[in-house]
Amino acid sequence: METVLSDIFAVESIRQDFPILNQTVHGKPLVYFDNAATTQKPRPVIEALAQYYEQFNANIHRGIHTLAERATAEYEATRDKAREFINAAHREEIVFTRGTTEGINLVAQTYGRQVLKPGDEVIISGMEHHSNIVPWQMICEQTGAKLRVIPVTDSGEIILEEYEKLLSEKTKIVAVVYVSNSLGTINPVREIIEKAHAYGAKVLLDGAQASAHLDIDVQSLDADFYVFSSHKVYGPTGVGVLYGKRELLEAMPPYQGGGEMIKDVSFEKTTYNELPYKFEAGTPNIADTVAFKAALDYVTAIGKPAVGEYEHDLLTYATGAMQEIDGLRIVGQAKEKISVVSFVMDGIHHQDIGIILDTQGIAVRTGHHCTQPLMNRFGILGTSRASFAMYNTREEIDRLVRGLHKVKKMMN
Ligand code: C6P
Repeated sequence: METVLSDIFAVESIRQDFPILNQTVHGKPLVYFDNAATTQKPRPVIEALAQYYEQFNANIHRGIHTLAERATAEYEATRDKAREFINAAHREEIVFTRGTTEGINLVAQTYGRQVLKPGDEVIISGMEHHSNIVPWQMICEQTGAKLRVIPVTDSGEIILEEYEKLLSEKTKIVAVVYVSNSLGTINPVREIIEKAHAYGAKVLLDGAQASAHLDIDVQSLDADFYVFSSHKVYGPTGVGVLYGKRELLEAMPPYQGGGEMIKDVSFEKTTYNELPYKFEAGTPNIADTVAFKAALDYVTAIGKPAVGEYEHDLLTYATGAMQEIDGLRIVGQAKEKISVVSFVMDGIHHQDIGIILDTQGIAVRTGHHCTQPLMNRFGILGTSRASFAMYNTREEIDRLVRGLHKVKKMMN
C-alpha cells in the first residue's frame, strides 16, 4: 500500500488539540478551509488566555505588585519567543502591534514620513493586500513620493526583470508580500531584498501569510522590516509583530504618543522611551500577547518544516483533484506556492460557490480577498479560496471536491 504523508504526520492528534474542529455545520462535520483569513486556535492558546485572566491579570511595566510582575514577565516572554520565531538578532527589535495592518501603517507613518521626499519612490507589487497598498498611497500623498508597482505574470508571479527596471536611486522603500494571500505565491524575497539594497532602499516584508508556513529568518533574508499577525499563526486576534532592524527603529520617530512610550514628560518637552517601548503607547493587548506565546510554542514544537511538507502534500493533492473538475480554473499557478487554492468556475458566481459549500459544512472564503488590483489584473471580480492548515486532511479535500460537483449540479 502507498504510504502518504498524512500517515506519518500526526494530523489526527493535532486535530484533537483544536476543539472548534469537532462540530457540525448544517448537520455536516465542519471542514475549515479558511485558514488564510484566520487559523483556529489550539487548546494551549485558549488555556493560556483563560489562565491569564484567572490568575495574573494586571497592567504591565508599571506595577511593583506580584500580579503586575507576573503579567509583565509573561508579556515579555512572548517578545523573546517572537524574536526566536523569526530569528531576529535582538529582543528590542520586536514591537507588538495589533497586527500586520498596524505594522505596515506604523512603518509608513514613521520611517516613510522621515525619509520620503517629493520625487522619491516606493515600490510595491501587483499582488499586495490592501494593507500593503493603502498605507503607502497615503504616505506618498502626504510626502509627494510616487508609488510604483511590479507587474505580475499570468501564473501569478512577480516579474523580476520589471522590478529591476523600476529600481533606481529614487527608490527609498520596497514593500512586498512574502506569500500572496489570494494566490499562494511564495515570492523570491531574498532576491528582491538584495536588489533593493543595491540601491540603498529599505525593504518591508508583509509576512502575514508566510509566517505559519515557512521558516522565517529575518537576519538571513536581511529584511529591514517584517510584519505579521498572531491570528494567522494559530494565536489570538488583535496582536501582531513588527520586526525592524535596531538602527532603523532607533532613528525612527514614535508612531503614537501616550503612556509607556515616554521616559520623561513635561509641558515643554518629552523624551521618548527606549526600544521597543517607544512604539508601544498605552496599555497593550496583554492577554492576547501572552496567549500568542502558546501559539508560537505550539507551532515550534510541531516544527515548520514538517508542517510545510505536510501542507505541500495537501496542496498537490487538492490541485490535482480540483483541476479534474470541468469548468474549474485555478487562479495562481506559481511554481513556489503555499497551501492556497484560489479558483473560479465557469458561469458560477464565487459567492454562490461559498454559500453552497457552506451548506455542506465546508468553509472557504470568496471575494477579492482585499486584493482588488490583483483581481483586476486577472479580469475577475473575485475567486473562491480554499486555504489549508496543518490540521486539514486529504479526506476533507475529497469532501471539497464532492461539494464542488454539487455546486455545478445545482447551478447548471
Ligand atoms: N488577509 C485574508 O483572508 P491583518 O488583518 O492586519 O491581520 O492582516 C492583513 C493582511 C495583510 N497582508 C496579507 C498578505 C494578508 O493576507 C492579510 C490578511 C486575510 O486573506 C484577511 S483580508
